[in-house]
Amino acid sequence: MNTESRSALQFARLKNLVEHVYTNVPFYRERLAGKGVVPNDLKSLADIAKLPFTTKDDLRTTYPYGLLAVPSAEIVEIHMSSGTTGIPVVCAYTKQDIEDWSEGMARTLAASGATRNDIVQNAYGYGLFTGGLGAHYGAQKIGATIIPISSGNTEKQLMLMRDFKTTVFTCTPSYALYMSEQAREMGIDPTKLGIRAGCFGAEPWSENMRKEIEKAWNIKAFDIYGLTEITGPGVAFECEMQYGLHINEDLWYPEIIDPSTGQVLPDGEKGELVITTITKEGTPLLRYRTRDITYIIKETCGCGRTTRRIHRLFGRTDDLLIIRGVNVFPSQIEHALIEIQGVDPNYLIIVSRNPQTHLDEAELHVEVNIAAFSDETKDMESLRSRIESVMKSKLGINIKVKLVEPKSIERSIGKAKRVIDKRQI
Ligand code: DLL
Repeated sequence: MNTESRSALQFARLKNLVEHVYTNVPFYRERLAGKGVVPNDLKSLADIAKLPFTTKDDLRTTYPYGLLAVPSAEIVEIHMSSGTTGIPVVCAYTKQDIEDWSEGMARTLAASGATRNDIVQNAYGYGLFTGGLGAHYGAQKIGATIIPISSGNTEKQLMLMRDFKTTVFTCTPSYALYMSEQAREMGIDPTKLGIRAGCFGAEPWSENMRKEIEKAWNIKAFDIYGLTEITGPGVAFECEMQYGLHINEDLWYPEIIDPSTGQVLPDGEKGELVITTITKEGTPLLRYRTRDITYIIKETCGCGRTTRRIHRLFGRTDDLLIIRGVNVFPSQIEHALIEIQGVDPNYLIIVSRNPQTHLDEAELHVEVNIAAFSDETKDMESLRSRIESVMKSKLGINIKVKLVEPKSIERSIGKAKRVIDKRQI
């Protein structure tokens, strides 16, 4: 589609969306009223700048159903991911929303060369996380054979790759590297498995990591992007040029803003990615602030697709940590610690990447409070393991806990330093 027809389509969809949320979501009606905007005020695509932003905090305060824009009978599926305080961020889909998501992921897989002749092994986690089912729907839409193995169980992953002759696989980039190491330990040469491509995302990675993965597997490794709030994976994807991620902008309209002023920036300038879900029915979002930092690439792509591309992500404007593909906000740790007797919510989380396994490791230092501090190793050990199990159940990942003496974690006069991220990705 050329730019002109696409802009016309985007504008028509944007108008429908604003009408839809104005009529059906009290939260948005108030927000629009706060800006003095009614749906008829939209005269061109540029008028999107008149609309209010939506933030992660808005999703928290409206949890669980506050942003629903259709009767609940229309909702066919719900996904969620971690929010800042342990309240999950929710995405609810109608049948049509699942169709759009499948379309976005079908384009993503197709851009990596996948067709109905491929065997796609999907090692993203199935469940509330969007990675598993998103890739699943996309692979089904293109008619590929899908192996829905989900994440983990590395030996079985490798066995199935060999026995079923997997040609494309999907997982987080760190898991792709880990699997290649495990393969070698099991006496399997990953470069001889006949796999051609992999679609990797859900966590930050770099060009260097891409090179390592491509070499370890003898494949082409594609960067794919998405987030639960918007739909999951399939928002943007790399093509064979492997430079920049094409945004499915007929479904999810992108803007780049200056995160401190909220001003829209021209293409080519780096800032925060903001997305409006122009076709979403279930939980549509106006100008959602993703907190992801990137820029829109000005040049058209050599592959022939006309959709605009974002540069691979540079980082985030908040303190979200992605540990083994799981989203963790330091504030969630704080909230969990407050409920545990015997410790103070003074903590430090140290994240590193094991050079052998390429997997993330997290260690949490927690201050024991003076009253609970004991010379009995038994008492301290039971407190330590209690914190580990609370972290596992609240955050969904294994974190090694180390108890430290009262007042031993450095105090700060400004913003407390809670995170040491040693990963060099
Ligand atoms: O991670 C959706 C997804 C699944 C994307 C599978 C790609 C593949 P969330 O758990 O909500 O959703 O996390 C979204 O992860 O805002 C980014 O900060 C980060 N992220 C996702 N993809 C990439 C990527 C899924 N390719 C958050 N590069 C986003 C860097 C990424 N960061």
